[in-house]
Amino acid sequence: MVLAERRGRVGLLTLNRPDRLNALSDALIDQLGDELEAMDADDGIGAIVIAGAGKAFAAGADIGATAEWSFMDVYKTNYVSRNWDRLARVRKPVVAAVRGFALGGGCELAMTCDFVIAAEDARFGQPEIRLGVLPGAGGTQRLPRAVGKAKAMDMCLTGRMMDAQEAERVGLVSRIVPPERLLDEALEAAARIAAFSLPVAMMIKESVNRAFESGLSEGLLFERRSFHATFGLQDQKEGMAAFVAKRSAIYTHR
Ligand code: CO8
Repeated sequence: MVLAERRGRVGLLTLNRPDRLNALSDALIDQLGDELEAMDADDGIGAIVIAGAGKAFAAGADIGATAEWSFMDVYKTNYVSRNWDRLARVRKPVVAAVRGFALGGGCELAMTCDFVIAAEDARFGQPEIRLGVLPGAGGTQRLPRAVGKAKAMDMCLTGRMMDAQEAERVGLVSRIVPPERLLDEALEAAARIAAFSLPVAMMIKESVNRAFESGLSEGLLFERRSFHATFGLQDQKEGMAAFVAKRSAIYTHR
């Protein structure tokens, strides 16, 4: 269901249920969490890409599997929290490579990643209202943070889709590329990140995410202390020495 590969210092995870548009079953999310945690702990990996097999990124929760569940089924077993929360705890940078549909949980998964590179045919949406539910994996929280209240309300209340151009314009997506370039573009971006100092990349991720969790002065203090901490790294010595010597830096990730 999730294919895990290594491309140099990049970990590539492919959601692989193309006949179901990569619908996010519990088993798939469990496996995705396992693979992400393994890559997070792997010293040989500096960044991760999540992509979808076939023509979609992911069309959301597996509707067939969840249709008959009761309130007690989902409340008592803590549906979504039980296996989704750990996806957001990955500390290395994660890039989403989105082609085709990223709907419901698929859009939420893309937004849980650190940034989204989209193919020209990508379509984003939170269509849960059409099913008699609301987004349950962060859609009502991460979408307004990414695109503002007006667009988020529009998406969640009407269930309409956003195409790649609109998604880039409003800040949900960082870049758009032709579909045939998508995977290479995402892998190249991840490889570029993975060649930098890993602890610095992790601190940047932590610090940018802090912007969504704290006020400005707290966030600035968090950033400043992380910045100070980089002066304790071998990688800072190497990065600045390489600049002064007009050569490329070779980071040892420590
Ligand atoms: N779950 C299960 N099966 C799906 C899903 C899905 N979400 N989406 C598509 N499929 C299946 C279809 O049933 C179809 O199967 P079959 O070939 O057996 O008929 C196959 O995938 C191909 O799909 P379509 O034939 O429908 O393809 P189209 O190109 O005609 O349409 C659409 C594509 C528009 C994406 C359409 O499939 C669709 O509307 N899918 C449902 C999208 C949706 O509503 N997603 C939100 C789900 S709810 C949700 O995500 C809540 C999140 C809660 C937390 C996250 C937990 C995981």
